[in-house]
Amino acid sequence: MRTQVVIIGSGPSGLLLGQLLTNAGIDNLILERSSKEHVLGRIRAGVLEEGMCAMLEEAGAGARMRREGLPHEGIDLTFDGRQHRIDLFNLTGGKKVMVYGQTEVTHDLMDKREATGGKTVYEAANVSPRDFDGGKPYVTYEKDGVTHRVDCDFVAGCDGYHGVARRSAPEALLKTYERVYPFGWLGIIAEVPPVNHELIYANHPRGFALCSMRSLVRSRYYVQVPLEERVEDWSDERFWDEIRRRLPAETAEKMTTGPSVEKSIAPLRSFVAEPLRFGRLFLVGDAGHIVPPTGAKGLNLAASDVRYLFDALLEHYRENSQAGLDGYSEKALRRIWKAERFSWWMTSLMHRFHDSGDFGQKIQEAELDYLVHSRAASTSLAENYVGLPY
Ligand code: RFL
Ligand code: PHB
Repeated sequence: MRTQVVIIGSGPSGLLLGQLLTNAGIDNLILERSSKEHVLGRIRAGVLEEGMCAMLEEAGAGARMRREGLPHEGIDLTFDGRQHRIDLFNLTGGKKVMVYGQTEVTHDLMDKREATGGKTVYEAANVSPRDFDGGKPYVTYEKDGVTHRVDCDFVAGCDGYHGVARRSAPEALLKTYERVYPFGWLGIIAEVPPVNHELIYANHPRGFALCSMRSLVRSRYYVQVPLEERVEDWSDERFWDEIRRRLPAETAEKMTTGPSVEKSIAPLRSFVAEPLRFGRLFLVGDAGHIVPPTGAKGLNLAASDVRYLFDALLEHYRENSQAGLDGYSEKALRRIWKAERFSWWMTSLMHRFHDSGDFGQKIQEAELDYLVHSRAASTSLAENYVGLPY
């Protein structure tokens, strides 16, 4: 079989790229290792930048997000027993973020793909991009015990951090940068109203906590835990007790608790692979980079990668030009590194680092104090949080 672009991975990056290509009349095939149900069962990001919302609309998959998503004009930081609001809207000249779950984004994009006749092979095993350093790449995969070959012009590696695309790149050409944090986030979802109408990022001596949401009746909460912690040791009751202790008393009192419908621990990592292009193979989204979730940037970075790659592919097919493809890696990495910096900084600011000593602790407190009392510092947080321009 032959197609123009093979996309490995049916997460948000693969689906968004696929839809923009389909809408532009560029033939593409998505090869996904897992089942559709498994992909839709993952609970991840919750905050979309305006740029990503615009791309969902451009893809024709933004209607439900506009109807059901919750636009937020600010976030709250708590420390030292007090709550401080960062007014994103006023500090950025009118920008907001949209609270709308990644699961819903994925759902909407899958529905759109089905409605427009896009092809996806789920449960494709041993997907393997080949000969992408020459002019005639192809991808092989197995399905129900049969090996298939798809010839193509380009391969987009949208297969996440554990995918095959980055691992297929020649080792000698790939440089990686990494920081692994000595803690993770224990997260739950519960069918209870959120404690606050905006997100709360809490720095507390017992560790970081985040109060987020998926809707007005569905809350998403996280607490910083040591990496060795096991989810089985966290009853719902223990979780609720812990998160309430990390919030100012009057906020904790307002919190509605209830049974969790999901509970898991995610490790925190910063990671960048360079470059993001190897001949006719391109890395997109988590396949090329990971940020710790404190800045809510992972999914949004996947969207900006898709923007650059889609524009480059369109330029190639419409104008027979290589310029966009040649510039993809450098252009994407410039935005990626800024989001890496912001995510690392938010993580350093809001978490407790047990090895930073008393000096490190005092510096963190001074930085928080400066941040909420300086318009310049608050503006810097706000402009990064709503998303830097594409
Ligand atoms: P994904 O979502 O990992 O999708 C990759 C897809 O590729 C498939 N795959 C393969 N398919 C074929 N062959 C193979 N060999 C394959 N290997 C893998 C996988 O099954 C999967 O379907 O990557 P993508 O599309 O690049 O999307 C990235 C985002 O998922 C990620 O950046 C965000 O979830 C990060 N993130 C957040 N980002 C935000 O922008 N805002 C947030 O508020 C936010 N919160 C979060 C987050 C990530 C979290 N975790 C669990 C890591 C909160 C958490 C807790
Ligand atoms: C989430 O709702 O899952 C979420 C929100 C903000 C973050 C990270 C995760 O910074």
